[in-house]
Amino acid sequence: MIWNPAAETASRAERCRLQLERLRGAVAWAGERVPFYREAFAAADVDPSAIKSLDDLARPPFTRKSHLRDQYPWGLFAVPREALVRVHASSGTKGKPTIVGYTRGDLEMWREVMARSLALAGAEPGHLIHNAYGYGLFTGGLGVHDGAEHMGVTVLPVSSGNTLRQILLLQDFRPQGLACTPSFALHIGETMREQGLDPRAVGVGYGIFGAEPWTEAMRRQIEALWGLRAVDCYGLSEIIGPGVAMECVEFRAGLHVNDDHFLPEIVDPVSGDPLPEGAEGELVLTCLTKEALPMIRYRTGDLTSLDAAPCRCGRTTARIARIKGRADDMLVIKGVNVYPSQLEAALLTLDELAPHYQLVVDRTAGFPTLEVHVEPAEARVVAWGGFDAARPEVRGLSERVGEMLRGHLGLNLVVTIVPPKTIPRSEGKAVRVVERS
Ligand code: DLL
Repeated sequence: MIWNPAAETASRAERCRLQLERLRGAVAWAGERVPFYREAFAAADVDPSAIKSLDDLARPPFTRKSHLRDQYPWGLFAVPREALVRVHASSGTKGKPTIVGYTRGDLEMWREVMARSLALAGAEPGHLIHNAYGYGLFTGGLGVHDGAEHMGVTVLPVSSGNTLRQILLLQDFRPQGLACTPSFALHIGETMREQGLDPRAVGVGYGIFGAEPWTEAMRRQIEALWGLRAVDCYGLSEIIGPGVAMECVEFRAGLHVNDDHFLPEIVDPVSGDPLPEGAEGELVLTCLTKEALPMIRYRTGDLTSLDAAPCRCGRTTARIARIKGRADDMLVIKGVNVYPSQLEAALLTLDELAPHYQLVVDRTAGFPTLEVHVEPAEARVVAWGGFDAARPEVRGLSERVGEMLRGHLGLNLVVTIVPPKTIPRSEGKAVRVVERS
């Protein structure tokens, strides 16, 4: 079902007209209310009347995460703190969290775009959704929750963590939908298997998976484990939370951006120059309707491309490709650039390996070296009669994986096959890269 056909199937001309009108309003609102924007627009000689077409979106300067940090906590807000009805924070691990906030109107908009996203995944009023995204400062739990309630879905607010309780509830409630990070879906499913339970028997129909980068190979693993359709869900706190973009369960040919509220652009991550449709670059988003925390040309750091063609599902919203990684997650190992997701995609082509890996980047020698830690597939360990790193089979496997990665990615690296269940399992966002310095 399409939750809001008027918005999601509007013609290109109608959509552009609405976007332009809203863009002018958003620039005016930010410039009037937020000193940071007033000064930035003045310096770049931008005023709302200068926005005559959507191409003029390239005129205002970028907003970056560092601006949010510099203005911590309330500096970028367009309304007094008393007008906020909710605060969340980004899950960034470095330094102070990034604070975001919502007026009552913002929460209404969020519910609406989230309900659209759930419908994209296959949710319908009357369904039950098991929501194992974290509740709290993270936007995942409450974002999905509000959208589900708004749609008339029964939502089970389990939050993240406590895998055994998740399993119990999944078995007892047999939800149509499961919402959590892809790495947590994998962990819950594997824990069930270890207990002699079959995750497929729960009968979950669709998974609303996001908040971290993942690959098609990981999608196949999760789908085989659970027997569900896994749908990619993208969002970020600075823009709203989940609900920014979502694949349709029917075609899964890119994530539909709710572009009547969040206007996407793709720019060159280094120069910041706008890139043409279809080119890969950094996603930049402008909030068209947000009251509390306007965001004009926010540099997401996420790498993707844009497709404005209508989808076969009937929606005409622009689509972004699966996120390849973050511009700042790129590893440069002896002159070769690689994203963790490229390593994941290559690793998961081998059925001798389990989908559990960690990339250890060691900078102690001055130049970075890369060690890939990966667990062997369960069936391998059983065939070996247990795990022993000294066995020739284990050494042989690590050599094969090393050769494959060097061949695929041209990377110089060391592969270590680690004992089963030694890579930390994720109950939220998985940590794929560990830095040693
Ligand atoms: O992760 C919001 C969210 C919650 C999205 C639940 C989807 C589901 P933050 O904690 O602010 O917000 O982190 C945002 O996570 O800039 C991306 O780098 C990454 N990310 C989010 N969704 C995806 C995805 C939430 N589907 C940051 N694929 C973003 C790849 C994703 N990366």
